[in-house]
Amino acid sequence: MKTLQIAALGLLVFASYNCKEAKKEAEKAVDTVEEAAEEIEEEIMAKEIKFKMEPKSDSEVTGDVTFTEENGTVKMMAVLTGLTPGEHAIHIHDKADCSSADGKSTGGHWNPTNTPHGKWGAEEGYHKGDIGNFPADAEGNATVEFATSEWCIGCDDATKNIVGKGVIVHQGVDDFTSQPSGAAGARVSCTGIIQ
Ligand SMILES: [Cu+2]
Repeated sequence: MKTLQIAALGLLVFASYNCKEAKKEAEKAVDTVEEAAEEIEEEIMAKEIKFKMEPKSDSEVTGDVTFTEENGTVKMMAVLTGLTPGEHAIHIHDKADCSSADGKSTGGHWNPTNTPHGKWGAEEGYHKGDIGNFPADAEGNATVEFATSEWCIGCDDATKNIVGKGVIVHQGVDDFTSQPSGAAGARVSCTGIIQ
């Protein structure tokens, strides 16, 4: 009888030890999953994509353009060189295709809401790609900063998603009235927004 009791006790100790180990393992697994989820969440919270602008229409306009999405706002920063001093237009055009020498392979303005061309925020309407004009300094350098909650990077909303579109810098100024392009002249720099 005593032997049986000892055996039963031994079994109990063994079982509870195994149980503790299993619990530890389970806790470890939960921690790992939680850490991975946090990392994914951080990535979703702050997306950043960066592209090199290439010269078009025999210009020397190059630079980098960065899009960052955080808390529902997309910020664009373009750092450009090789411009002529003064005002230039910058838009998001419909296609990510910069293959043509004049940049026209990017198509017209990105306009997923089918509204008239105009100044960003205008009551009469504006394209989702109507970023506007910016000044280049006497050396032909410019930094363009823009932020909006009307864009997203790779979301499911086609009226917001900038991925698959193109960035175009123009030689001239957007007059915000000529339809559908603002009559901003030659396309002097281009990049596709490709993730
Ligand atoms: Cu344009």
